Amino acid sequence: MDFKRSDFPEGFTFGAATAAYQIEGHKFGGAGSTHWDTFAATPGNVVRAEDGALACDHYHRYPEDLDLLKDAGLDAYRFSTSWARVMPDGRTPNAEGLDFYDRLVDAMLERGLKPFQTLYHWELPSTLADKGGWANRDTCEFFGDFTDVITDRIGDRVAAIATINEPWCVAFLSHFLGHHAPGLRDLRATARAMHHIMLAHGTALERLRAKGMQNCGIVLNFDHTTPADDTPEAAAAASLQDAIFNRWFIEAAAKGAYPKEVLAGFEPHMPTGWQDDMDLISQPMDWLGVNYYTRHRVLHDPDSAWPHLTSVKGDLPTTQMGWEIYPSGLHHFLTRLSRDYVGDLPLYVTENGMAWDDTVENGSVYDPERTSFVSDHMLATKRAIADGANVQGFFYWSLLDNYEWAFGYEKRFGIVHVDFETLKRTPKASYHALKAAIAR
Ligand code: IFM
Repeated sequence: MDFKRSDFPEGFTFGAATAAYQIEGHKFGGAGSTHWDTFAATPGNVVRAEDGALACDHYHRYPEDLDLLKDAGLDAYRFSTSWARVMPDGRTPNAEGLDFYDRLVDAMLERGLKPFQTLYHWELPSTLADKGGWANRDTCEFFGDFTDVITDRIGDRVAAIATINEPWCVAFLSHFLGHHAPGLRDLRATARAMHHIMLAHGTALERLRAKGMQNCGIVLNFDHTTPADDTPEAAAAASLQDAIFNRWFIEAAAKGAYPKEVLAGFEPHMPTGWQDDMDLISQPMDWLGVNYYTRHRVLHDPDSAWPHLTSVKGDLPTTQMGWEIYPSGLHHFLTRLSRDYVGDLPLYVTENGMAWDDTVENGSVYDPERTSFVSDHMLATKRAIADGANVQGFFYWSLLDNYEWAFGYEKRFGIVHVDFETLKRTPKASYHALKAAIAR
């Protein structure tokens, strides 16, 4: 890697990230069904109809996984606490689930790893999904109750808490594009989910503050968007896509307002009285998490429904996901967020990484593409810091190969390879390269 720990400010946090449903094995420990279980069980939604029932069996193998983080010299572990494990029906606490997170956090602390908790990384209990999920306002209050229960148990030991991971995926990808659970393509449900997920953030933040919790934030994903040609129509299309994907959530959280051009599409479908929630949604936070993977080039498409957009394939090298590799986009968002939205508020790169079709050969995994990817994005982060962004940490996505949602187990993002037959873990060459870089 072309960077070293000492290139970054004193105290900069290096970590790796995962999420509960993607690694734990949801059939263990009394966890309830999530909307991903039901979505995956519906033919056509997920590659080979795979689900997170076993995943990486982190539920039992977490000591080995935490040892891998520690042995890499990482400072922190970003994980999520599954709502459906803690409250299988979304409302009733499950002692076994709470005990699991208790053990997990203690095991992190024993290894000197800082626990960075995410409250919602998409493990919505099916009972609540059946009542409308994020299209139903009640889900926000129930999420607040879940926040109370899990915080009462582990809040004394976590280093940082994020309310929601990637609200764009929770709302737009899942209710408008239909690619993630619940798999809807419904503008009315989308408008409601776009607002309710931010209301859930505000509700959780209020509950956390009532308990005196510090170091609370939200994790947003950002996608670099450019017009695919020089026409004014393409420029307008790129600007609208940027407003939906990149501005809706940060403007709600940082300014208490939604972008007007997006509201023009959603307004008839927004829940009544949504304006009254904006103060709760825009309470001060302690940090902002930035997930960044790729860029998109877009055009206006008059033949499609609102927002009349289409993506055009770019010419940069791509990952196993087909995502273009564009490290400058990370610099763009880190500096833009500081300049336009959050000023000096600490930023963390909470996810960045790439999938590749990795294989184990003679006991090793050779993945130079990933090593370059991480190196280039770390250098983009370093440039953003030099340009004034207050970036305080970087988490690679992901520690382990895992359940990549609608793609099942096919896409491998880990710095540690997982054989999904035997569950054997094999650190990849990129793991060793990262370890060497942060030791320097
Ligand atoms: O695997 C996901 C993760 O759950 C959320 N952010 C993007 C990752 C890669 O698609």
